[in-house]
Parts: sequence; C-alpha cells; structure tokens
Amino acid sequence: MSSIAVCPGSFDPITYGHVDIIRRGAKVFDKVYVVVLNNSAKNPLFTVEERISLIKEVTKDIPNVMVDEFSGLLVEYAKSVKANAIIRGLRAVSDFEYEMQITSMNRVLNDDIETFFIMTNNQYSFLSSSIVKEVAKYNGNISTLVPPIVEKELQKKFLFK
Ligand code: COD
Repeated sequence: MSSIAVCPGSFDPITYGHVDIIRRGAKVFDKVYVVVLNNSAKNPLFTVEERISLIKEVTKDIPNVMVDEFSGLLVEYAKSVKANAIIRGLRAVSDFEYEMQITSMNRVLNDDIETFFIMTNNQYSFLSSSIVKEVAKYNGNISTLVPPIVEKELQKKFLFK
C-alpha cells in the first residue's frame, strides 16, 4: 500500500518555509498532494489559480508532488485522493495551539486520517505569507524568503499597479 499525504494551506503566496515542508514531506511519503484550500473567510492577494501556478512552478522538480485545489472540508479532500495523512509545518511554539485545534477537529471528522508535523528549517521559523506580503508591499528585500518567481509576482501586485 502506498503512503499518500495531503499538505494543505492557503499558500498566499508560497514561501521558502512552505517549500521546505513540502520537500521534507515528499521524502517520507510516496505521494504528496499540495492542496490550496479555497477558504472564503480569508481575503487572499493571489487568486487560487495564481497560487496553484506558483506552487507548480516551484515544486516542478519534485516528481511525487501533485498540486490541487479544494473548497470544503480538508478530510473530504483527503478521502477523495485516498490520503491517510495530513502534513502540517511547525515554526514555533506559537503555532502549537492553532495546529492542535485543527488536528483535533479533523480527528473528530475522520479518525482514520493522521496528522504529521514537520519542523521547519530554523532559518524559516519566523516566515509566513503575511510577513512576506507586508515586506513586499513596502518594497523590502524578500529574495531570501520566497522563490524568484514568487518575488516577481509580488512585485507585480504591489509595485506596478
Ligand atoms: N515554516 C514551516 N511551515 C510553514 C511556514 C514556515 N515558515 N509557513 C507556513 N507553514 C506551514 C503552516 O504551518 C501550515 O502547516 C502550512 O505551511 C500552510 O500554511 P498556510 O498559512 O498557507 O495555511 P493555513 O494554515 O492558513 O491553512 C489552513 C487550512 C486551509 C489548511 C485550514 O483552514 C483548513 O483545513 N481549511 C479547510 C476547512 C476544514 O477542513 N476545516 C476543518 C478543520 S479546522
């Protein structure tokens, strides 16, 4: 039986922190579905299509990574691709409470799907999509935070309006 995991998120946009988690996950699981959850509660900067296209581009060298989108419950998506694992990234202790809440809820919804946490590389432990957007908005240097293509698209959004 092959091990299939889902790596869900908003990815608005994908950062080197996300890429680190995806790469580490892809070494452990046979197949990893990186799925953009179309979460109506958030007000994203990038459309779902733009986010997917950026994720595809920066993960194109990892053969066992698939990129997809979904609106609805994560456990439903996991079931639809026969995944029995969810991968989440941990940056700092501050992530723990939020992650525990999501994991517990997902367990209530489907106890057959296990969540695995991967600690990020220390150099990305402060990194989030929100911080990147904030710095990009004021034309700060984000070249060490996101892949070049993401940097270019952020500059387009903020500077060439
Ligand atoms: N280093 C390591 N990991 C990182 C970093 C970093 N620098 N930055 C982000 N990550 C990790 C996050 O911890 C997370 O695991 C993943 O990358 C994605 O992060 P985000 O911020 O893009 O995505 P989130 O946390 O906003 O995603 C939340 C979901 C969309 C997954 C969640 O809201 C969800 O499952 N929604 C679907 C509805 C549902 O099923 N709800 C029931 C459960 S609550």
